[in-house]
Amino acid sequence: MGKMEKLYNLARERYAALGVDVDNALARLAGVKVSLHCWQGDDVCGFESASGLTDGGILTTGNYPGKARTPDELRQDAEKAFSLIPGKHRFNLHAIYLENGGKKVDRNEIAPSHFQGWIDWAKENGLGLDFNPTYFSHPKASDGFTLASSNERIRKFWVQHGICCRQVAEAMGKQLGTPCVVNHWMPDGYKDIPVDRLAPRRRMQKSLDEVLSKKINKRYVLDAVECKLFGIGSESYVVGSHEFFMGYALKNNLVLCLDAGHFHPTESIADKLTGMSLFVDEFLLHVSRGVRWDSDHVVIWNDELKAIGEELVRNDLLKRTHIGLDYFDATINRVAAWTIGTRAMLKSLLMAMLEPTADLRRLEKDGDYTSRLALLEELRSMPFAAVWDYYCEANGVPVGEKWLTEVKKYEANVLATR
Ligand code: RNT
Ligand code: ZN
Repeated sequence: MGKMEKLYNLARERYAALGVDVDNALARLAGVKVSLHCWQGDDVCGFESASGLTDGGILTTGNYPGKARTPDELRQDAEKAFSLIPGKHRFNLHAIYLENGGKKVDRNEIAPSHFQGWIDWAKENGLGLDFNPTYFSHPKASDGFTLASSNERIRKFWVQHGICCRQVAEAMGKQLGTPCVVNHWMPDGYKDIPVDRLAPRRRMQKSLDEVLSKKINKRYVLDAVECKLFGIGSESYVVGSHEFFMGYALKNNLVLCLDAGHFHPTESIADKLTGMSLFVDEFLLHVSRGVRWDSDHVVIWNDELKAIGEELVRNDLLKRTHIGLDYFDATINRVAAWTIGTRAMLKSLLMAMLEPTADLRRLEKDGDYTSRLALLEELRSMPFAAVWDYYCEANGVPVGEKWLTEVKKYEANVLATR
């Protein structure tokens, strides 16, 4: 028996003593798919033209060398990241990652053919695809308004973009045999205090109704909407606020997207899940890490992430939650950024799956909060790493920090030549 397996068996005994079935937890974890966001691979630039991320209230900082400049490079980088992450997952594209064959294709002209290369790649790699209209980084978004624009021509342009994107998603869902989650996020809002908070919201509602008017089978497309508290240049007012999108999602039976960085800094999306789970069928998560603001730092296994994993697992919400990542850090190796965030997400879920939840609930019900707190603390230092390492090895991906060696090699051989 190898060292790894010995450690695993010891860990398994420790957990079994608490009534936790480790094999069962690993089988459960294997069924979880995380959607890796393409935009960490190139700092949200896309392949539409030479210009990078512009208007839209989001910002990437850093100039770490080696970012993907073409769809092929991005695919190559993503494959590298996938080879370092245990399990089979998904890839999440934005409309600006189209393949336009060198011809200008405006956002209102996007068609499934521009994403056939991605679909073929996903098929070859056994990945599902998710999709996002890009309602930002465009001259027609330069005044901060898209779907809620008071300029009818501009509003219509963005409605058409949304419609095109759902068609792309339908092709993805059909060809890949797994529904494509289409997430609608738009930056619309005002820097300074508005007088009319209602009219832009009415326009947004109307536009979304138009974008979503075509019924598409949920086997192919699942539409999600993402709220936000503020952005750069929309500090005082965001049209698509939490209340707006929660209401809109409930009324229209849409997937509700919760981005970890889109609320007040002390608010955690973990606590929002159960409340909403009584009213909303499905969630999309944008797992992110805000540092003092919605800064989109690389996700790490901190208490907030731990809590998200716990809420999903304890309340059996995994089957109605699509887990997506959303961060973009250009100060570190981008393949490493994907790997760190996705592995952290999986660890948070595994940790929750290794919890004796029924016992903890019993203590809570009995009012024994002392034991509840004591046990929760002890659980943190259980031999989790032995289980995680074993899972990585069983899945044929590097154990522990060994993945970093792979990234360093890839950096020297591939990224450094760009
Ligand atoms: C922006 C939103 C949105 C974007 C991506 C690129 O604040 O979080 O989800 O990050 O669509
Ligand atoms: Zn997001």
